[in-house]
Amino acid sequence: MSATTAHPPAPETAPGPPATAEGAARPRVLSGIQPTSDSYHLGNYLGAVRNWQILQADYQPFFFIADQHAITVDWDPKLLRERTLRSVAQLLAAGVDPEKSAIFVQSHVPAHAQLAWVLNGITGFGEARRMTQFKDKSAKEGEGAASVGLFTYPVLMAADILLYRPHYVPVGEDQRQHLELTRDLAQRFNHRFKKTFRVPEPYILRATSKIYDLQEPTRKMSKSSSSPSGIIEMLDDPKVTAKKIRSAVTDSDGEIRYDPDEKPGVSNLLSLLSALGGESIADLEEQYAGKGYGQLKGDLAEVVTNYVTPYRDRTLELLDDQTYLLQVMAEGAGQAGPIAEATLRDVYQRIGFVAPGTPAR
Ligand code: ATP
Ligand code: LTN
Repeated sequence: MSATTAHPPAPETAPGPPATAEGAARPRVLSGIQPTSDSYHLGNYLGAVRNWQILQADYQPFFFIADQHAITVDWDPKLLRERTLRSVAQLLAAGVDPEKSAIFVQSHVPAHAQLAWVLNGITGFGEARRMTQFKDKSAKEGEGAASVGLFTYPVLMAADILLYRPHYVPVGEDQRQHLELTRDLAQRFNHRFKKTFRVPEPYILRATSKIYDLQEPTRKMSKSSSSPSGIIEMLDDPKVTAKKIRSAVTDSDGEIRYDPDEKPGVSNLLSLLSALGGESIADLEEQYAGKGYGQLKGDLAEVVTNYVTPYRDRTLELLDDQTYLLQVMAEGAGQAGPIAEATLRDVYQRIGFVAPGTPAR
């Protein structure tokens, strides 16, 4: 099976087909992903990247690598550089196509940081403090040790989005609160100054919005907090991945049934098999009636292996051609930059910044 065959079900906030007349501009989608690990994990892929690949057919897409978000927690410059390239290679390997999508790096478009500064001025301190991602990530080492960048992370994310006036933002469930803040900031700005921003809708597919850790199936699969055995890395050796799936935590009652509250481990395996294999959960429950967990895990391991093998091969191939990767990023920034700058100019004018001009003699 190729990485592009299985189609997810309709999204929870269904945009439907683009409601535009022939020849009119297609609605925009925009999303970003941080270059904070060597490989995306299956949660990143199913929760975000696969939907990007699918949406690009009918929408006008902007997808970027959020390197500025990646420096809100401790980082290593050499790794950040490598991971940014690996991220672009993985987007391409997942079928995000530079002919259809603008693929760029956040720091290549300075308007992101510039608009974030303006939005900082209309964001309440209490509002930012309520963000659960900040609470979770700063709790690790205590709030005093967290960077100011981590605190204002959601404001930069709002700037990323609002600059392009997208209709939809495809992300996983964990980003919903950040999108709510983005919508609030857009409405606040529009109300206080002049209608400038589109208020974007989240695009979150319920079936894949939260993939769980294989070892702790009540927690989301996460690059910063999952143990190596709980996370399926898309670029891992498929044999390692198959072994992790076979060791996934389940329960002792032996029944293959989708029940996330009572049977989180088995339910996560069923969700994965359904998302990658294309069969509904109800059909899978029927097929596996009376069968054991070993069979379910073996079948899932095979489906995942078939899925990740071409993805991995293609990523490694692309990483050997850095000139091409740099070219994709440059073309993407060339498409995104003028749109972002035009929005920023409107914003500066509306908030009262004097436009730089040639002084009259
Ligand atoms: P971290 O653990 O550092 O927060 P992460 O693993 O959550 O990282 P991100 O770079 O923050 O990864 O997320 C990239 C995209 O993947 C986002 O759209 C996010 O919502 C989605 N995503 C991340 N984890 C999952 C998951 N377990 N299930 C579904 N989607 C996910
Ligand atoms: N915070 C997001 C990454 C991100 C993003 C964005 C997603 C940064 N800017 C703009 C959508 C739109 C995350 O995945 N953790």
